[in-house]
Amino acid sequence: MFLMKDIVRDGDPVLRQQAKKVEFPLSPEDRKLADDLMEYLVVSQNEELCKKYKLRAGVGLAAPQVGVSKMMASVLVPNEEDPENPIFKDVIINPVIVSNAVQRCALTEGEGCLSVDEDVPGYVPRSARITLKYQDVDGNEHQLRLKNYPAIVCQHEIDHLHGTLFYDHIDKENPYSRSENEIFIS
Ligand code: UDB
Ligand code: ZN
Repeated sequence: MFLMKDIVRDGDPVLRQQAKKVEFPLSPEDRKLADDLMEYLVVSQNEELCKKYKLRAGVGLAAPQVGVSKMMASVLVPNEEDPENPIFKDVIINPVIVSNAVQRCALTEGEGCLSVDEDVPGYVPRSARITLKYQDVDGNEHQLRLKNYPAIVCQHEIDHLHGTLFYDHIDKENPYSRSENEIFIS
């Protein structure tokens, strides 16, 4: 099981590398990695286990964040109304954003990252809606439209696969500047 000590922190070159495509069928190592990436999110979102293992509750974790430069990330967006049915739960492999809405969005609270220990204040402008294509652990192709929060999480994780960190998107001169067509999500 991954613990905070296994999560690579900002400054490690692996976080700035372009991750490699994953081949199917998954090797036993890749299958284990996929399972472990999702396990971290599940365990960290359990209040008791999160405390016990001293984790940060995560909604997404990309392979480069555990030192593996492969195009794979886990995403687990919980559903407050119905905890048994998450809004999005999957390991996304070789993900591609095939289309982006013109409309932009940002979290009012800004973003953080499991690999970044300091707070970096400012809005992180992203696409409000995306069409995401990816393969699951069985190699099945998925294509779906996501909006708002789940779309933000997937964009944050896919950025990791291309060596981008959330603060790269923050306007250095004016971190809280709002653009015309931007919607804010709290
Ligand atoms: C996170 N967690 O996991 F709605 F259970 C952030 C951290 C950096 C604060 C740990 C988060 O947003 N928690 C959260 C939100 C919920 C329900 C819940 C926990 N990430 C993932 C990350 O660093 N992946 O690489 C940062 C998010 C910022 C915007 C999208 C991802
Ligand atoms: Zn991150």
